[in-house]
Amino acid sequence: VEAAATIVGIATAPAEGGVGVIRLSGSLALELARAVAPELPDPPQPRHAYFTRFTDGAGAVLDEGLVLYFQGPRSYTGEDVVELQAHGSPVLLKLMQSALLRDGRLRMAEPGEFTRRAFVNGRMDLSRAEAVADLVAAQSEAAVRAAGAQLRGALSAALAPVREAVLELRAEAEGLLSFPDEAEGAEIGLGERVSGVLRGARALLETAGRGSLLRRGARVALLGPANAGKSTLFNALVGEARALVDEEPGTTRDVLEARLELEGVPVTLLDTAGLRPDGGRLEALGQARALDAARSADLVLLVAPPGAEAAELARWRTLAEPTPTVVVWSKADLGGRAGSEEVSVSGKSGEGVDALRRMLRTRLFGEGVAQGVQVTSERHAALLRECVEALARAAQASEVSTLEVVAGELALAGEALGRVTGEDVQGELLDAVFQRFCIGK
Ligand SMILES: Nc1nc2c(ncn2[C@@H]2O[C@H](COP(=O)(O)OP(=O)(O)O)[C@@H](O)[C@H]2O)c(=O)[nH]1
Ligand SMILES: [Mg+2]
Repeated sequence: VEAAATIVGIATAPAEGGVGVIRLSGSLALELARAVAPELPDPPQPRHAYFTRFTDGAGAVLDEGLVLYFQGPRSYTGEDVVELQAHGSPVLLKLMQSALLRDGRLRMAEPGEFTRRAFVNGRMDLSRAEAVADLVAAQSEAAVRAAGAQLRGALSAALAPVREAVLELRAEAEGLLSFPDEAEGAEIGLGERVSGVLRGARALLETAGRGSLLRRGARVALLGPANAGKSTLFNALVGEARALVDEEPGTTRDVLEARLELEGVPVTLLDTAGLRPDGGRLEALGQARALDAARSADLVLLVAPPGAEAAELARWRTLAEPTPTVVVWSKADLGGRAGSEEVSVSGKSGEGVDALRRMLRTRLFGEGVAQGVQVTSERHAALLRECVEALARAAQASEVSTLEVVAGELALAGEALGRVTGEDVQGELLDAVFQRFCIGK
């Protein structure tokens, strides 16, 4: 195979900062880096920090900083890697990068190309490489923790026993096919074991729904009649007076959004226009938006003022469909009570707001949020679903139809799992995975 080109990228964000890092990877990394770091010793000691001057390639000094050389394969990408750590000026870094690129043997890295090379060179499996992108994009503490766990290989480790069992069962099914004389009655035990593996795979898949909420953040909409106290509650949950509050009904028209973290998990809260029949043209437009927001949310809090009737609650619940709802009785300071599965709060006095936060968190993310393995990526969830479906068909087939079908389904299940860690993947899929990255990663 032809050796991969040597690539360069600015690894730090394009903003002012204490330090800015340019990274080169490939067999010519060291030689090409000398264009801007001419005083670097030859050869440098790997993994040693050299303090040196950075130039513009034509001899003028631009900055000084550290150079680190990682000799392949003991580097992030598995190739020779050089890191130039200058001061964090985007203009300076661009200048240095252009100076480096004057040598035609070097080219700009594509998004995610460093990590892609790490995967291709066997430095990490695909699910870990994806965790790097997740970590960089994480918007909340829980997302960081979940990506961190995946980066350490938690997902691959959880999948490994399932995959092994699937491969073993498949081998056995194929064996029975090849030697039918010994197959007498053996399918019966096989079916039970397939069901066992299926349960394990299902349990993993069950974390996927919550996992994806964790990554993108859950959307929670407040819905209810005008003057129920939605905007007041919105402000109380957000912790600042974001939404206008007034005793005049119809104050809120546009949908207001605020991001908050509930004990480390991300939530986007939506305040909406109150529902009432005679609000005029603008309010009607606002109410249409309210319903759109509610229907596309992960959870709707039905904010019910004291005295709201069961029939009204049922009507709002229908309006929010298919989104699940929780009834929140508002203005608790004026009295009132909540039934089971309901909450009673006062946005004004703060009563019940903490309990509501806890309820939201548990309702959306379960008890042990970032603990245990979370399947956070849609790609992983889809593959795991494929695996579960194939196993379910295999389990069923082992009762009613032939061993060929069982073996075929087990093969499909195993392939789906293999694609999570990247054992069985095509170039196109890799393109899709690594396009999510930024340049320099
Ligand atoms: N006593 C009491 N009044 C409240 C409470 N929440 C809101 N209000 C009052 O109810 C009116 C409507 O509040 P607002 O938050 O704008 O309701 P929205 O129309 O549902 O957004 C305002 O006069 C608020 O001061 C509460 O928890 N207790
Ligand atoms: Mg309002």
